[in-house]
Amino acid sequence: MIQYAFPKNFWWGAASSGPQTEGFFNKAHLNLMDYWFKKEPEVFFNRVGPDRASEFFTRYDEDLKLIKSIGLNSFRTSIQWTRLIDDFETGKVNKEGAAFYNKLIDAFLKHGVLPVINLYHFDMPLELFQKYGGWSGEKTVDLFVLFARAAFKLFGDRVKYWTVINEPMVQPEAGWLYGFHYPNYKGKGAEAVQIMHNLALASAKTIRAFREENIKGGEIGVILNLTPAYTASDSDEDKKAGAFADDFFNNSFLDPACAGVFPPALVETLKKDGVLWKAQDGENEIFQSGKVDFLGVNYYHPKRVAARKSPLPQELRSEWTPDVYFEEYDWPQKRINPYRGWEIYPKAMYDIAINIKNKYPGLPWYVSENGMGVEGEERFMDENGVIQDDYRIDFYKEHLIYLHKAIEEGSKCFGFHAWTAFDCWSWNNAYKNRYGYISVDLESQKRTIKKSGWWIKETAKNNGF
Ligand code: BGP
Repeated sequence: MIQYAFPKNFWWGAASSGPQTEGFFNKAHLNLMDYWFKKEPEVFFNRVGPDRASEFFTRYDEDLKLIKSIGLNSFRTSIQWTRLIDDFETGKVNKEGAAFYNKLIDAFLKHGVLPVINLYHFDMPLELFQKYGGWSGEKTVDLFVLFARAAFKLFGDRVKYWTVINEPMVQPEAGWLYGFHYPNYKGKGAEAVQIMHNLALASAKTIRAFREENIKGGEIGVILNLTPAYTASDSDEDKKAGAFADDFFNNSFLDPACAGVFPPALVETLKKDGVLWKAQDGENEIFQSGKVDFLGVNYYHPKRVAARKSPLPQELRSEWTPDVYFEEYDWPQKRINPYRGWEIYPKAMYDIAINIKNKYPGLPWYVSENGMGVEGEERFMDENGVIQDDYRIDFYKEHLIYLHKAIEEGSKCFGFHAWTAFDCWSWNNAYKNRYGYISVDLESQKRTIKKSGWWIKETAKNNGF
């Protein structure tokens, strides 16, 4: 008996990215992660870098076959700027890079897996960082559009679903505010705000370029990591802190992408504090005409906040920081994934879905990532080498039940992509936490379907569970 049936043609799929599956292998240019690993390999778990990642560069054909074999009908990966482009200033294409992505896309079609192609997944070319400060510089925005155009022209005949940027918020957050991705700055709030603006603008400009390229049947969206802010109490102060956190971390990208405007309250606060971004002439029109066709939502964990009572941490005191308006709240009832340190809160899936429905009526969207990373999964391996990851099945079911409820109530969700299909490289955590439906033995690179892989196969076949 199917208790939770999903809409017709639902995407049952998974997501990954170029840097995390193909890695640095055979590329002519470094991105910031490649560079960071060369400079400081010790900051990566077990010193495992992005060099060959999960060998997707050479194994893509069998990997896509395997993806299809567990019932997935769609898969997202990203094109690496540093693989496709040879000259970032002119957008001149690298022949080998183009040949690889051509073969890859053909393999998607051969195996009957819908390609969802993303253009940026935390992979800033080192040269552009050194020359223009990466996303801090306006110039980078236009060079990104050149790259996107090259990709549309090369692959638009076969790729119909495009996404511009994965989790734009992670760039300012990780690199400029809290120091967990290169360049590891902390508390550089004003620059982070400019980066947020430039990423939103890059997205709008890319969407306009996409429209100009006239890709038959093509649709374009953006992938946002949403962390709804739940407050410690219903007091006015806490609610104000929650509204600010929501605007800063979620609506700052949601609103321009889906409605063509930045959240007015956020703009006002940043202006008052003297840290509002430098805008480009005529950009309102660019945002208005650069809205998405659909939205992808990565959901892993919520944000819990309260009004700030404690002093700012030392490292955030030198400049403006968004943290002046809130502090993290440690909810006593929280459930934690101890390996990743993220709270597990499935109900947020429902809240996100209903929020999208109410705020942007009629906007189609899908869950573009959701998943649970677990360390030391070999512990759960049975005598046949199959990882018995019941915890992952439970995790997915809990989130899907809430998603289902929101769909029943009219939220236009058209798919669910897990992170991820086969275990892949996870930035600083490298292969510490495994997320896949399919395990990867790092030594032999052997792939084995986990219990969750068999479960999703059944779920996709039944279009529900
Ligand atoms: C998302 C990213 C992915 C992926 C995932 C898991 O934020 O889009 O690239 O890595 O999180 O997180 P992590 O790898 O940090 O454990």
